[in-house]
Amino acid sequence: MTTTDFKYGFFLGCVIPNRYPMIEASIRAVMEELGAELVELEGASCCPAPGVFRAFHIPTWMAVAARNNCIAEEKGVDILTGCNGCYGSLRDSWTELKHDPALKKEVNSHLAKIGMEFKGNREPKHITQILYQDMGLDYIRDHIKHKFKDLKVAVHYGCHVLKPSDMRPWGGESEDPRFLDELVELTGAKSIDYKDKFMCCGAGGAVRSGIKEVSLDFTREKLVNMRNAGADIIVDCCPFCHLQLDLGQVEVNGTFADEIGEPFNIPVIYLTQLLGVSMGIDPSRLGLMKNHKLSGVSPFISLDPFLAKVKEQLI
Ligand code: 9S8
Ligand code: 9S8
Ligand code: COM
Repeated sequence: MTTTDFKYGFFLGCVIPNRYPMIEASIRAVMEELGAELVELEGASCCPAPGVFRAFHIPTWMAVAARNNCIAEEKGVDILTGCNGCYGSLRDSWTELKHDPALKKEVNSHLAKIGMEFKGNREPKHITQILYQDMGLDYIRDHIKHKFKDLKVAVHYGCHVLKPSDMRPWGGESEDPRFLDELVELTGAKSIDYKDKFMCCGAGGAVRSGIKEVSLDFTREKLVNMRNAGADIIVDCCPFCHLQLDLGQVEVNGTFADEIGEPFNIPVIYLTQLLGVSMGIDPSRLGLMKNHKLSGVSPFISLDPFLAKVKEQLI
């Protein structure tokens, strides 16, 4: 594959632009470094979130997701999404419509009212799928300029990037995946094992908005397991997990103060922020912000311990 083949429609979703624009910055910077072209998908809406909209009304969810896929079809590009939930909606609807002609006909009767037609000829891809399968570890390794000497990472896959496994591109690996660990280890960091690594962060499926304390209890358990394994940082590949592990960490420190002992203080880093610093991209272009005193503004857990390691080990 030549680099000119790396052309994707960038599907932003809601959480990246609204809560973590630094994730968008890091995806754009790393994709540019890797020679990929990102096309804007003007008019794209919420995917719509699988754990919310699909749970209420499947036909509406399906039609809206199909419309988003159509925008990429019209531009002639596969989709890049940096969000597991968006991947879930775009890819599940795409797979179901491709395999069910009657359903496709019905959805297309709705889309015809706005002059669109779903064909299914453009694939929705998660950023890890693009990095690991389209580009591959060797291609990315050629762009790594500096390696960490001592950085222990607890990777968090989240749910929708892996499941349902028959609608994902990982083959048997969906049950015991290594792709995120291997991408992280390109930077010299060590991906550590920890208990219940594939457990949900607690946020998805509308649990965060529905029953906050239950969702935070999941997060508490994950954070305990990560801390017990000696994690310096958390690396994820989903902005909603990112929100739950970052803002949720502050919330866990409050809600479960009596149970957790020392408050948690583990920097949460998105995959392309980690790859980016290792590629020699300026941390400010990757949205790696220094500690700030603003309330209600991400990141909620200070990234300073991570930035100190970048300075000590990479520069
Ligand atoms: S869009 Fe609207 S809410 Fe969200 S970020 Fe991802 S899942 Fe799709
Ligand atoms: S884990 Fe379970 S459902 Fe989900 S992908 Fe992102 S948010 Fe966290
Ligand atoms: C999780 C998305 S990334 S949702 O809450 O399950 O819709």
